[in-house]
Amino acid sequence: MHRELVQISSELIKALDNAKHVVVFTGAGVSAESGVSTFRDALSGLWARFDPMQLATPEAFLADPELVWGWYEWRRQLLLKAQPNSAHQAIVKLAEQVPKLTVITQNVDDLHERAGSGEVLHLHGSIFKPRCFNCAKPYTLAEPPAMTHEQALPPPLCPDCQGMIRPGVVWFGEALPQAEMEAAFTAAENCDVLLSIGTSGVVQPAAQIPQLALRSGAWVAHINPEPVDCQHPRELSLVGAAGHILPLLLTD
Ligand code: BJW
Repeated sequence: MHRELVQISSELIKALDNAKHVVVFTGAGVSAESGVSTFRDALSGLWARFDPMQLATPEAFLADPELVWGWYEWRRQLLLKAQPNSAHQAIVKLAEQVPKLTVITQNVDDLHERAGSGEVLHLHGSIFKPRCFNCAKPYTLAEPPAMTHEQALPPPLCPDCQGMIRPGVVWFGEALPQAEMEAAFTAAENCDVLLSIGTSGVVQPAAQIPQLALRSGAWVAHINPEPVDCQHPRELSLVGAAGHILPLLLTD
C-alpha cells in the first residue's frame, strides 16, 4: 500500500482490496490534465467564458445554430488533439486489478476509450456521434475545419430530410440515454466501491449516482483538487488531481 495513501485512508484501500465490483464515475476533471477545459472551474472552465443556456440547450441551437455548431466543432477539434492522461490510464490498470469495473462518464470525449477502457457508459452522449436534429439519423462528420478560435459555422444538413445536424450530446432539459442511465444506476446500486472523479456533482440526474452507491452500502471516494463535503461514514474526499491520486490506488 502506498504510504501517502495510508495517511489518506487505509479503510478505502481495504474496501478496494475486497471489492468485487468497482464503479468509476467521472466528470470533466478527469480530462483536465489532458488539457480539456472543465465547465465550472472559476477561471479556466468553459462556463466562465460562455453562458450554458446560450450554448447547451436545444432552444439555443435553434435560435443560433451557427454559434452552437461552431462552438462544438471547435471543441471537437481540440479533443481530437488531446491525449489520455495518467488518470485515464490508472483506471485501465485498476480494471485489471479488481474482478469487475464499470466506467460511467459524464464526458462527451473518448479519452477513456482511447486509454483502453472497454465499455464506457456515456451519460451525456458523445461529441463524436452527431445526428439529425429532425429525424435523429446518425451523421458521419468529416475532419473539423482548422480553427484557431471559436467561430460561427453552419451545421451540415441531413442527406435524408435536410434537417440540421446537431452534436450527439445531452443538452439541458433533454433526457439522458435510457439504457446507459439504467446500466449506470444498476452498477451504482451493486458496487462495493465507487470512485467519483473530477465532477462538481451539480448536474442531475447524474449527480445522484454517488449517493445511490452510498445508500446501497458501498464506499464512496471523491477525487478532486477541491475538498468535497462528506456527510457519510463511508464517504471520503481525496484532495488532489486525478492524475496524481488515482495511480496511488493501484496495487504496486
Ligand atoms: C479536477 C481536476 C483534476 C478540475 N482532477 N478533478 C433537479 C434539480 C435541479 C435541476 C434539475 C434537476 N433535474 C434536472 C435538472 C435540470 C438540469 C440540471 O441538472 N441543472 C442543474 C445544473 C441545476 N439537468 C438536465 O437538464 C438533464 N436532463 C434532465 O434532467 O432531463 C429530464 C428529462 C426527462 C425526460 C424527458 C425530458 C427531460 C440533462 C443534463 C445535461 C448536461 N449536459 C452538459 C453539457 C453536455 C454537452 C457539452 O459537453 O457541451 O454536460 S452540462 C455539463 O455539466 C456537461 C457535464 O457532463 C456536466 C457535469 O459537469 P462536470 O463534469 O461535473 O464538470 P464541472 O466543470 O462542473 O466540474 C469539474 C470538476 O473537476 C470540478 O469539481 C473541479 O474541481 C474538478 N477538477 N481539475 C480531478 N485535475
